[in-house]
Amino acid sequence: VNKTYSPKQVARAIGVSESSLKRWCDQGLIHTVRTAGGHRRLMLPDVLEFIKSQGRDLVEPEVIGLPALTRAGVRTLERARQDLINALVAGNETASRQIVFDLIFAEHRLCDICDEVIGDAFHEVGDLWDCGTVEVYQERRACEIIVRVMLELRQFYRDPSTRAPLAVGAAPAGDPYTLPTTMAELVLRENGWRAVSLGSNLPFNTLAAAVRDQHPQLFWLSVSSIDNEDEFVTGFNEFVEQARQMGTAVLIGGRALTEPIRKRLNFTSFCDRMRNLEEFAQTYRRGASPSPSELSAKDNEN
Ligand code: B12
Repeated sequence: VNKTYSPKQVARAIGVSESSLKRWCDQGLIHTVRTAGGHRRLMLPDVLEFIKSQGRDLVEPEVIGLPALTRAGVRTLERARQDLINALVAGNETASRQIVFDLIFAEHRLCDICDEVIGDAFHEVGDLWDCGTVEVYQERRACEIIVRVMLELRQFYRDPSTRAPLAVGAAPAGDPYTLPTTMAELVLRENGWRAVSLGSNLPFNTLAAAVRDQHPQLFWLSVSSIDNEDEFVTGFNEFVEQARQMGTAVLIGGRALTEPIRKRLNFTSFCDRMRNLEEFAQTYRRGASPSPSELSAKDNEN
């Protein structure tokens, strides 16, 4: 459930008087809920929508639980990626959070932040590790930091209604990578889905149980690492068969899914970037899914 804030807190956060803020609430400019006692309360996604639509700034974001802004000016995605690499390697969680939140406030799409800033920063961290410049602990710490930051980003999006389409996803057995499935969850949530990531390293039989129990409209599988290709292909195709019987579409993505492997898999759709997932999330409706070729803009280059 989204946390709520008082008009006084929100007024301070955006640097206006409490009376102005209450007036805007009453004029319906900002969505407001009332407590049992009749007090106005505001939810963060509504506050953010108001700020965007009215072109306001956050003066003291800390008051509503957001990180202090860096005042670094508007960052380009390119600049942010470089800053994020430095912050992550240094283990600077505060700076990492600020960089990501600044981009959200600058109204960059979450999917682009995932693809072009966070994802690409980790590709670079991997290269630095590969050439011995970065220690394993620094790489691991960077993952821990970014997962925490991504979980914090959840507060920006309204809790999806129980009528919103349900999507469940995971990474398969032998795949320890947590970032991509966490990203997929967030991107789907931003696009109004009830998305739940089950985590990584999960065998197909338990994924099938999740589909049976939850009846999601969509299941995403993020595949970054495959132990045994033949076993993976067999397990996956059996899983898809079971999912289809439940009316669940299966979408796949991840850098391990090279074209030769994809040819052996009976998936519904393939997306190679979070940007494609967003397009899918916006167009897909039960019975009217776009064809895989519309989504796989290009092969994964990692
Ligand atoms: C962190 C990390 C780890 C961590 C992960 C921890 C965690 N909690 O996730 C751990 C410690 C597990 C790990 C282990 C290993 N790693 Co590692 N790791 C990385 C690193 C630095 C980052 C991975 C990551 O999260 N990237 C960020 C994600 C978001 O990027 P992405 O996977 O490309 O995803 C994007 C797209 O593919 C797409 N996408 C992905 N999934 C999905 C799903 C859907 C539905 C959609 C729509 C899109 C989508 O969207 C994403 C955003 O654009 C990478 C470097 C790299 N190039 O990524 C190395 C890297 C992948 N690892 C590597 C290696 C060698 C290993 C080990 C073998 C090391 C070892 N000796 O033990 C093991 C192997 C483990 C295994 N079973 O595979 C090599 C792989 C080399 C190769 N060619 O195979 C890399 C490339 C590092 C390097 N430069 O050498 N690693």
